Amino acid sequence: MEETQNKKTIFSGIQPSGIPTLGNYLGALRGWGELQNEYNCIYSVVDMHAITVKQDPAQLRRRTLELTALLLACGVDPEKSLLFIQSHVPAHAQLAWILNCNTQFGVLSRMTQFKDKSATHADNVNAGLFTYPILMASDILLYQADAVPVGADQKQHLELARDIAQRFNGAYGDTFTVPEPIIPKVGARVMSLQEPTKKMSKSDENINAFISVLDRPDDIMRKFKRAVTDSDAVVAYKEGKDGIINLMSIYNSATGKSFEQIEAEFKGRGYGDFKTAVGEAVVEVLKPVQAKYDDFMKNKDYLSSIYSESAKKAIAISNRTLYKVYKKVGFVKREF
Ligand code: ATP
Ligand code: LTN
Repeated sequence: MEETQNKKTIFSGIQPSGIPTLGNYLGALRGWGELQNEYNCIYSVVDMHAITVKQDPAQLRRRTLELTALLLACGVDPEKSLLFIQSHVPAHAQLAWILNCNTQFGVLSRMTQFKDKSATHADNVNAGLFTYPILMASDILLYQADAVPVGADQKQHLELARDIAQRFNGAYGDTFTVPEPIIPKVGARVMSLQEPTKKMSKSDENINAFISVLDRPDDIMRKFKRAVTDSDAVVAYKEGKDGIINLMSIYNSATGKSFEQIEAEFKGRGYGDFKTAVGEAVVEVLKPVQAKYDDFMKNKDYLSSIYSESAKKAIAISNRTLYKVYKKVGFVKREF
């Protein structure tokens, strides 16, 4: 990473809990490449977050590597940014412990992701699922990040990270930069194709509910054709038309056409034509990502050199903040 003094720092993470969806791509990943010229960017595949729900170990290992390759395919440039695996950098867990001891139980119990995930994974409501947002705050605060690009679903966690930083600074003196969210105007919350009031999620059991960024064109077209809409057959941005609004938002993100332009383009035409157009636009958006992904996956040594070199740099940066925190809370300096 060519760190320059006057550039601000960005941190963001993504869980290796499955192949990213079109929602992850439009809400977050597409922006990761675009931000690299303006900011010092630090990106992480957050495997420690992923184990807050049950994971098959072999599958987690494979998905972590696949996701790293996919992020490169989405435009993360290792010449400009760091891209590392969270568990390779010990300070994340170390800072998380200290922040655990400085965050109140009541605050964590208000997190909507915890409420949702403890309902969908009722057989495994573990302590890590509850303290997940503290690990996320540690990720961000260790790098003194000025801004964090995320989808709208992570806004509450980011507010908590800001709150943790401010309280810590208040109690112990200036320690952390308070991060700002960067949430895209369109695509920030792509909804499920089957239940358009629910967000599109890569861990959905119904594969027709999401588009994976690695789905082949035939599957993409089929999933859009089956997308749930309504019975009035007019392509219009109107309250209650959640399915159509979702498809219009996706088409807007994929083509740059405004909602007025989309309404005009499909005036007097049925949903069938519209769904085909959305599918084709998404196929085009994902084509270059898929082509590059195949190349990166063929080159495992290159992949490992990127995440290893990035982790070494991340260890150096994160330890600076960690030791500052150790000192502030009263830990004796290690002399060896
Ligand atoms: P899971 O389904 O396993 O909980 P997820 O897809 O919700 O995973 P992450 O992999 O951690 O969550 O998300 C990575 C990024 O994608 C985050 O910035 C998140 O805000 C964004 N994101 C997730 N879902 C959507 C969505 N439906 N629309 C837009 N952005 C999204
Ligand atoms: N919780 C995030 C993933 C994540 C993250 C982060 C995002 C973990 N650590 C730090 C931004 C910054 C999610 O999207 N589910």
